Amino acid sequence: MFRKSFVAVIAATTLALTACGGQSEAGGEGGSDDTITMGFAQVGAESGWRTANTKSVQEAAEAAGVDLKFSDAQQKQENQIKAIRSYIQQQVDVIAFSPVVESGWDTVLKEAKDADIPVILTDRAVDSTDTSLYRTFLGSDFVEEGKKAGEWLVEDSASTEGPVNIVELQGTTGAAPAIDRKEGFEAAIAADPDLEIVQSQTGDFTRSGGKQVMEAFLKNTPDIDVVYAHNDDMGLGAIEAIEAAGKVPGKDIKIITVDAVKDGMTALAEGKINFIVECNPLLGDQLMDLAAKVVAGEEVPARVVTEETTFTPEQAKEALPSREY
Ligand code: GYE
Repeated sequence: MFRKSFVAVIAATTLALTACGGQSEAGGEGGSDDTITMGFAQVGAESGWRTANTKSVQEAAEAAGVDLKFSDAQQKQENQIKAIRSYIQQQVDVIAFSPVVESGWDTVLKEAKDADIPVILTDRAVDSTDTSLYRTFLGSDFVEEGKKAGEWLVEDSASTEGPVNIVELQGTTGAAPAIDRKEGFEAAIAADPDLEIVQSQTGDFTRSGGKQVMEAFLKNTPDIDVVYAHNDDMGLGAIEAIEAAGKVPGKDIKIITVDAVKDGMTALAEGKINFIVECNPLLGDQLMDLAAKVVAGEEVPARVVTEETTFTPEQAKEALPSREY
């Protein structure tokens, strides 16, 4: 896929900017000429990560003096398309969105392009081959996140003999983080033939989804050794299901998740989760910085990758007191 071949550019700094340089002839009603108006089509409110991401975008817009028009698509692509069309109609200066799924965006993105409204992808990517349909993509490298999760498991299982049965709780079907976290994880665990994904299903990135799917796995799959959940929330749901089945999460069944939000980190510090790969939701300042540049007609990198780390239980204990989200 084209986007995976981009050279990663790390945005080292974020600027707290006051609105400047915006060519806002078309600006939102009520905004002065140099105020940037941004239409932001959010995925939903499915997880702790998403809540932190929304807060970051709203706070950064406020700090940058950006007039933010915000919509929540409740994890439905058609709602996001509607929101984008309404932003086009309102002639906002820039549209930013986090596509719920990868496919099916070309038509609406073409409409934005024809209206001369630049689009910034944030958090999740689209699979459009026409990269002129958006100006930049700001977010994590999800394949890398999956790899980090798999590499930890390969190392953790090195001393054990025999098969390791993994069940996977996938994110939203068709979403970039679900596709890529699966791909990265599978690539990493291929290093050890004892490691096998015996069940894999979507829990839609929600706690209730993770719990429900895990309950089914526990009923129909003997000898589960490991849960790999594409986000903390599904891992937390799985913990509830495991405890209800009389097993000890983190011991009888090991758990690996992605995100590192506070609730996930707390479960990690308590030993109920064994390893978390971080995914940073605090994209707001970088997004406002990119938006100001795009609106001012400046060049921006085609891809901006966020920097991330991983956490063991010990590291979670250390990080928790200062964790913002
Ligand atoms: O990991 C998950 C959320 O797109 C990176 O979406 C995001 C993912 C995040 O619902 O918790």
